[in-house]
Amino acid sequence: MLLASVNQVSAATYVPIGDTEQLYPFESQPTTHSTDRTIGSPENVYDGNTDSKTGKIDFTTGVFNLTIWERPSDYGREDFEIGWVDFKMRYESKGSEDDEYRILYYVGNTGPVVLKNWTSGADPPAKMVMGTYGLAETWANQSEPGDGVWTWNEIGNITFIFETKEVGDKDPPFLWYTEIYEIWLSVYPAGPPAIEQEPFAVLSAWPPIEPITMYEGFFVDLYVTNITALMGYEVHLYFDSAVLYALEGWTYWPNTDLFYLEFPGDYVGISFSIPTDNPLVDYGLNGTYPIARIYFVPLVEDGFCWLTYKLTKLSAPGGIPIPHMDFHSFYGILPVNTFLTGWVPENSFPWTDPIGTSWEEQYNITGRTWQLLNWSDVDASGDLSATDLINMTDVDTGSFWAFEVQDIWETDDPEMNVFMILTFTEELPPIPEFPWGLMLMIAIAPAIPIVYLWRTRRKGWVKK
Ligand SMILES: [Ca+2]
Ligand SMILES: [Ca+2]
Ligand SMILES: [Ca+2]
Repeated sequence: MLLASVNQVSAATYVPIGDTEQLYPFESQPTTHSTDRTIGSPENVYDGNTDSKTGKIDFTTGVFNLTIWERPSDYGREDFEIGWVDFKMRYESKGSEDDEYRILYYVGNTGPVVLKNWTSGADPPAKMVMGTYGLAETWANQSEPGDGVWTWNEIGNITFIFETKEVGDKDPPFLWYTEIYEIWLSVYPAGPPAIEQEPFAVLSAWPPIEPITMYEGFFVDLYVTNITALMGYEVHLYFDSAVLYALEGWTYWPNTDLFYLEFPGDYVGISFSIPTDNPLVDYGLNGTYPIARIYFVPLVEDGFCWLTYKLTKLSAPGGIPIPHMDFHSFYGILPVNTFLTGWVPENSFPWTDPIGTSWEEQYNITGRTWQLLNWSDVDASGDLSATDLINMTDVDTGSFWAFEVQDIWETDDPEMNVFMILTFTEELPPIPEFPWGLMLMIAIAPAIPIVYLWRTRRKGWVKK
């Protein structure tokens, strides 16, 4: 796909940084600065505008300090318990001949925590390019250097420092300089979803977003968790176009090379990779961090819709696919009778014979496991599809529920590739302590050996 249908012309986010209504993440900005040297328009790094920037910061030895950071109660909101803090900085640098810069922070007098060590030269990492779609560099899940646990007082007492140092003669300031557009924190009650079993890596849209006033913009950040050597990504995030309108997409450094960014109506297609002139293109980036941000506006009051991945390709250097699990998300209040489950794969999905398949719930109760025990092919399609009725048992409690399939789809990733959205219709009598009706008995007959084995095995485990 070579055509990038981009409806993004400005280099400022739809809503200024820190100005969305959403509770999570809270985006904290510094409110003041100090410096022992000359820096033009320093307040532009905390004006919320990702297009406004400082003057050209040359390599005069000195510091640029950003202090007194915001907290939710400054906006009449709750100062929630902090579980996760990402530092973000949108900046571009020409690099240097041999002069150096570094990026670090203190909390009160504790520190420093060095985010980017002294760097110099005309290539990355000293040279930094964000381009049209690069939102920021992220230093994800930064620890509080005192006791490792953040409080809002400590957030407030951060000193974030951009420090420059002349080496030998000062490098010519008209050739070598840095411009800083915006500095902020994304603060969450908890980090993005992680899994304990292989493939370990998770792609999520984190966190789910509570209802926002109609036409007020909000964003979701797409996170990778426990990823190894990510060099590029291609993602299609689907939503209900009657509930939301997708406005614009951003990518996080270092994936700043545009492959495509498209808004066809019911999904956002976004694909970026590390530029070939960045040495990271040969190694990729490890860890847990955001890769993209998408801004939406709600088209209705109190709407609900799923945010589901239907195509996700994460690539290591050389284009090697990275196995991962897709963890979906939603906007609005999750209805209590709605569920999203993912098939626990063994080989290829038995579309025409799904009885006996195991499923893991993502919503409402993350990690709850189900086994599909009965299937009625309502639309007579011959395979498991929307409008079909299924019965599933909760593997841990044995409760037995009837569902209608609202949506079922396959993603391209072979590691976890079939997902269903279900609505609860009724709770059925427990199995198999009570005799079943004759018709149900006939319908479920192919499943009986599976049920039997499962119960036997479970009881065996309990006894031992
Ligand atoms: Ca700015
Ligand atoms: Ca020099
Ligand atoms: Ca069907």
